[in-house]
Amino acid sequence: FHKSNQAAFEAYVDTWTASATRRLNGSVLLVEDNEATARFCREIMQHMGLTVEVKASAEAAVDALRHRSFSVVVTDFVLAGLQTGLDLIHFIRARPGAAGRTPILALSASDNAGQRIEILRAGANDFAHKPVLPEELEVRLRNLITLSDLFASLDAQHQMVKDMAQRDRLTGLYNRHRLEELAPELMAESRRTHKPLSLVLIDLDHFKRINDTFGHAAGDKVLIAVASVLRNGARSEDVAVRYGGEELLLLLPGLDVKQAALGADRMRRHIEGLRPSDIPVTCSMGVAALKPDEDFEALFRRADAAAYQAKQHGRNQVIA
Ligand code: GH3
Ligand code: MG
Ligand code: MG
Ligand code: MG
Ligand code: MG
Repeated sequence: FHKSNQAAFEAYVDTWTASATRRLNGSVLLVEDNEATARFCREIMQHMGLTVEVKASAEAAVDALRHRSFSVVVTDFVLAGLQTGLDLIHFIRARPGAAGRTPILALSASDNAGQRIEILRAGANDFAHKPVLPEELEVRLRNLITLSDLFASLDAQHQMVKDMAQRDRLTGLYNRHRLEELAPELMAESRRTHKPLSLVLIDLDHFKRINDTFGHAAGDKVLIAVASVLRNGARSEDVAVRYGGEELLLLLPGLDVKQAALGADRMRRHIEGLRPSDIPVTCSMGVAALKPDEDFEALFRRADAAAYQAKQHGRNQVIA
C-alpha cells in the first residue's frame, strides 16, 4: 500500500514541478490514522507550500484545534480513537466565530453514499474518496485554501468596520456610541468588585478662539495632540472618549476621586506644555466618582458641573 502511494506521489511530483504550480500559504491539520496515507498526503501538501500537522485521532485533533487555528482541516472518517471524522466535523462546526468556519475536506475509503451525505450535512465543505489521487487532493485543497483566505479577509474587514464604528475618525478615541456600551459595563464591574470608578470631563479652553486665530485645520491638530496625551497617559483599563466637538472624557476604573483628580492634573499640565505648532492650549477638567445607586447621567452631570466650576474659576484647572 505504502509503495504504490509512494510511486503515485513521485509520478505526481514530476508533473507537478514541471507545471510549476503556484505555492500556497496556509496550514493544514491532517487527521489520518493510516501512517502511510498520512505521509503521502503530508508530502503533497508540503509541496504545495502548506505547513502540516498530523494527528491520528479526532481527540488529538480537537486538542490541537484548542491550541491553534488552521487554514484547513483534512480528516479521514475512521480514526484511531473512539470518535470518527464525523464527530470531529461536528465539534468544529459547533465552535464560535472563525474557528467554527474552518474549511474541512473529508476523506473516506467507504463507498457508502449515506455516509458521504452525512459528512457533508455535518458541515464538511468537500469530500474525496481514498485512495485519493494526488491531483485531486491538490485541487480540492487549493479551493479550500481560497475559501479560508476569503474568510480571513472578511473577518479582517469586519473587524476594521467594527473598530471604525466605535471610534472617532479625527482623534482615534472611542466615540459616544461606544461610551454608551462601555459605561454600563464599567459601572456594573465597579459595583460587583466594590472598586471605585471615576469620570473626568475635559473641555478645551477658548477653543473657538484657537479656530478663529489659527484656522480650523490647526484646531483639528490641537484636538489630535490633546487626544494623544489622554491615550498615552491612560492605563489599559481606562476608557478615553471624544464625547463632543472639543469635549473629551476619561473613565478610570479603580481610581477614587482623589486619585482621578491627581491623574487628571498630570494630564492637564502635560497638555499645557504641549504647544502644538506653537499654539497655546489649555483645558478645564471636572472629576467625579460614581456613587452607590447613581446612574451614568447623574455621574456625568456632577463631573460637568465641576468642569463648569473650573471654567468659572479661570480655566486651565481641575476641579473634583
Ligand atoms: P470655553 O473655554 O468656554 O470652553 O470656550 P470654547 O471656545 O472652547 O467653547 P465653545 O463651546 O464656545 O466653542 C467650542 C468650539 O469648538 C466651537 C467649534 O467650532 C469647535 N469645534 C468643535 N469640534 C471641532 C473640530 O472637530 N475641529 C475643530 N477645529 N473645531 C471644533
Ligand atoms: Mg482511517
Ligand atoms: Mg465645550
Ligand atoms: Mg463651551
Ligand atoms: Mg471649550
